[in-house]
Amino acid sequence: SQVLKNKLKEKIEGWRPRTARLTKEFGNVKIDEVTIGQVIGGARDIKCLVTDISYLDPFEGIRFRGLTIPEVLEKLPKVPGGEMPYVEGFFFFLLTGDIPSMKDVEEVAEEFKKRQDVPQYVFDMLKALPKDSHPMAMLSAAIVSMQRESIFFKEYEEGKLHKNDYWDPTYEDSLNLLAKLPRIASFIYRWKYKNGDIIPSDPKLDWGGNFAHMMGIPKPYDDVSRMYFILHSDHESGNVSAHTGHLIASALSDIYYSISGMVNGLAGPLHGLANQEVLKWIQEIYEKKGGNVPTEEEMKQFVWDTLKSGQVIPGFGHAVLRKTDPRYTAQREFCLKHLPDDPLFKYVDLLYKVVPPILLEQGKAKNPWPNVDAQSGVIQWYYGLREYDFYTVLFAVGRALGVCANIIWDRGLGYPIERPKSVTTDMLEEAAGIK
Ligand code: AMX
Repeated sequence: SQVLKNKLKEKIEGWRPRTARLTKEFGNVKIDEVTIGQVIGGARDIKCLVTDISYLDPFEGIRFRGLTIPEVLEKLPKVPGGEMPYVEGFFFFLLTGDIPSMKDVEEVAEEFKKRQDVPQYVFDMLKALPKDSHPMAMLSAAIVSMQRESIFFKEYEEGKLHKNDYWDPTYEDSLNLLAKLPRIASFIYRWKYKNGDIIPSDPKLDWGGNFAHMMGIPKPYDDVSRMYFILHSDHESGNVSAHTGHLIASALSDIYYSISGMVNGLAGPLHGLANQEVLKWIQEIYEKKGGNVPTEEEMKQFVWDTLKSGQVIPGFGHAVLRKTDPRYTAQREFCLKHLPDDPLFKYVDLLYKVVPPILLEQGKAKNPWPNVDAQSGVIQWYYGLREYDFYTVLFAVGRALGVCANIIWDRGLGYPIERPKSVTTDMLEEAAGIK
């Protein structure tokens, strides 16, 4: 079906004149200035990227194509019998900015189903890796191993691609890769942790539902998966995973190279790995307390002990956000509805109460509030996914949706290769007037 692709083509062609006009007529208009603090400090807050897929307001949190998380969850077509929207429909929405009809969703779901078969060599390669390889390394390797499937790469090499058409094979590559991710991720899980007892795909199911099925986890885990993938999909383009994907793609490397690189960035403890760190950290308290929920005083002591040992409190703080992450809130609401009495949820709830005042008192973190990762591991644990090394893989499967959407649009609007400029420490000292 060409419904999504035709609509996307129309949108990209309609958008191009805006981008072209801004560069041609207003290319010298200043929108920011850069300080020494920002240059040394990881380019924090410098406005130097453009994306229309999502926008992160420091106080409100993320909006996808202009909609808040509660609006997205409410407005998009739901899977019959479930509470959560189709991931397929959400991807349509990320790409086009339009809310799809149920028919549109069904067509995208059909596209994904047609493309879901994973080449055997991917499984063979994964099986050849040592079993104690980190699942993120396995995922990254699986994705890059499929680079030979890239349609963009082939067409580019044949020299028959016009610049205006770069987005088209990028779209094809994206759909081909995204369709396979639930299969690859669940294979890694079952191979690594369930004695290689692989559950075949069920062609009747939607993308999120099929993932839950292949993981071997019963309802309502299908809804947990859909929610999880949607919430983790995109957080504008400056975060490490999205930025890495965009940067690699800007060299016209194809989707397989780009998304594999995106996965590698997400694997760091300050970024996607934080959800695994949260669980590990909570488990430590849990074991110390023999499974009992600690008192507020005991929890405070535990938080201070962590800080005093020079570690960060995982799941709290954010480079851009300055309030509680709405992705945290959405998952908290899910917990309040489905697992209010779960002991780990009680821990998280208590942390929500005690951590922010402590981080404020310590006075270092610019944002004392919880981020998405403080809550997500607890839900996974509750539904039986207890191998927390795997949690970041779930994040990566979701994030691939947003990063693919961004890369397709990067190509559609002809964004150039990325190349920021460096300076030397001498130059900064000169600028500061101390040299
Ligand atoms: N616990 C303890 N200290 C923290 C902290 C936390 N949760 N968050 C920030 N700080 C400290 C920083 O380490 C830094 O200390 P330093 O001056 O001694 O180096 C200081 O506060 C200022 O940092 P910041 O400007 O507030 O944050 P940042 O933009 O540099 O980093 C982040 C943002 C997320 C890496 C940081 O808050 C952090 O390490 N949080 C814990 C890990 C985490 O939850 N990561 C997941 C983020 C969401 C995601 O990507 N999945």
